Order: sequence, then structure tokens, then C-alpha cells
Amino acid sequence: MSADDPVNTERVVITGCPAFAGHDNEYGEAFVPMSPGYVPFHPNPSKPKFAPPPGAVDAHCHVFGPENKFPYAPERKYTPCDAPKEKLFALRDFLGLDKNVIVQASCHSKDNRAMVDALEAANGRAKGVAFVGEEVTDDELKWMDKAGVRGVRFNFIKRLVDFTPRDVLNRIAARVEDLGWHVVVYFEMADLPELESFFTALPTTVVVDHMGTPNVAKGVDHPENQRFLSLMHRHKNFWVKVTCPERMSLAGPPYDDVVPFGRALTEHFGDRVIWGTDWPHPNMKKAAPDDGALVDYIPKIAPTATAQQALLVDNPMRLYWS
Ligand code: 0GY
Repeated sequence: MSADDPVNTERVVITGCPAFAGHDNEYGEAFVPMSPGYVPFHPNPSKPKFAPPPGAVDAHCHVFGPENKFPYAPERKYTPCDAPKEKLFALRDFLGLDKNVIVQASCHSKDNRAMVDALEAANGRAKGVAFVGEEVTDDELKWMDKAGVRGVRFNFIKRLVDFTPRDVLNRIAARVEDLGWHVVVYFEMADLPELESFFTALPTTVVVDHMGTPNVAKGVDHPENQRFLSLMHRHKNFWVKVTCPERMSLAGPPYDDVVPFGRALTEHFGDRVIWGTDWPHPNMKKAAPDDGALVDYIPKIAPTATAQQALLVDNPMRLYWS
């Protein structure tokens, strides 16, 4: 905290990220270095001024490792700083949140054990989204379902994952539909035209990551963003996460240039929006966001108590806990 910061006097210290992703593992192997330039999560986030309503859900966050217990996947595109469940739960409590939805991150690829371990330790206060291939067995799906997994993520971001054929994804979607799970899709908005017909043919609820990742420089009225809003209007099985202003903002905190995008979504689709921190913020280019500032962004996109209750409690509870 700096001396010229008169309001946020309380901070939690969740430091402990070493210079290396993990420590020597159980086989006595050497440290696994983080990717060059990898930015660890914020060491001491500020206490938010906005108090989330009781029961608020952080509906998009991750756990990474610890590497000595849950090694990163050989096919990963980056090696992060360890971000274990204990730190996630400490942050949840500090920010005034009640529950988490833990999304399997690409650095663990199809090895969902770290995420499931966190769900099992959360005493019912966390649900999960897995990443699977079609080789996943029915027993593995049942194991994840029992632990609280409620969806699978299809990732179309080329810097994060290798290409998976659509017919494979369709077969996975058909299998998770039987479990009552949904499909989370992560893509960049410029790629929507080539993906839209695939998305709209999915048999499940579809949850779009990070507002469809718009290019903020183009503005909320740009045809690209309007196409996404139109998709949301026409397909009532689509939900959207109003997350990650820090990834899209050109202006930086407090992310006012992203507010019109979030606001449009909460206004038009108030019963199909969810919010999350994205902690521990993989692959931020310059600085890790202050998680307290991300909570303080919420009332800008959901200004009324009714909108906040829907965004933070009622919607995620319906999608993940009912
Ligand atoms: C996110 C963002 C990213 C990474 C992952 O699975 C992942 O590795 O999700 C990213 O780098 O954009 O959604 O948290």
C-alpha cells in the first residue's frame, strides 16, 4: 500500500510465490522455472470498498499446482507461479466472497486433479469446470461430477491450446450433456464468425468466457460486438461471464473503458451473466491486477442491488449449485 492511498488501509498478504513455479517434486527433481516474464498474482490486494451480497460467487478462477503435488502438463504453453487452493480460499474470504467456480487451466491440460482436489477441500463452497479429451472415461466423468464439476471448457485461444477437431468436441458435448453439465467456450471475438454455427449447435447451456473477449479499442457499437450481443439475444441457452476487464482495458485500472461492454451485458441479459476474478490471472503481460479493484469494478457494470444479487448470487447458484 502506498502512503497516498487513503482509503484502502486493509490488505491481505497472499505472498509466497517463489521465483520458481514449484519446489523440488516428490521424485527429488529440480525446480520448474516459471515461463520467462510470467507475472505472479498480486501479493497484497486491497480491501474492496464494495461489499458483495452474502453468498457471492467468484465464478471464474483457477488453481495452479502446487507443482510438487500436481505437476504441470507436459503439453502446456506456459508455466505459471504456483497458486494453490489455500491461497484462493484466503482471497475469497478477504474479498467478501462466499464461493468459487474453479476453471481448469491449460497449464494442467487434461489432468484435472488439482482442480478436483480444491473442490473436495472446499466444503461445498466450490464447483468446477474441467478440461477433457474424448479418451476420458465414464468413471472419470462420474468422479468429477461427484466432486462438483458442472461443465467442460472448450478453449479456442491458439496461444493456449492445440487445435481439437469439432467432431471430437461434439462427442464430448454429447457425453457431458447426459450429466447435465454445460460447455464453457473461450475464444477471441474476431474469431466468432467462424465459430458461431458450431457454438449454436451445441446441445448444452453454453457459457462464454470474458464477454467474448472484445477488442475494446473498437468500441461497444462495433459490428463485432453487436454480432455477439445478437447471438446472446437469439440463443437463450447462452450465458456470459462479465470478467477480465484487466485483460482488455487499454486505460488500465479502474478499467472504465471496459465498463460499457460489461454494462451492456448486465442490462440485456441480467439473468444470464456471472462474474469472477480470474485469479491468479495467468499470462498478464505487465502487472497483476489488484483483486480488490476487480471487486470495486462490479457496481460499475451492475449498479443496482437487484443486478448485483443476480450477477453474484442468483445466477451462479442456478448454474452451478441447483
Ligand atoms: C483465463 C485466461 C487465460 C488462461 C487460461 O486456461 C488457461 O491457461 O484460462 C489466458 O491466458 O487468457 O481465462 O483465465
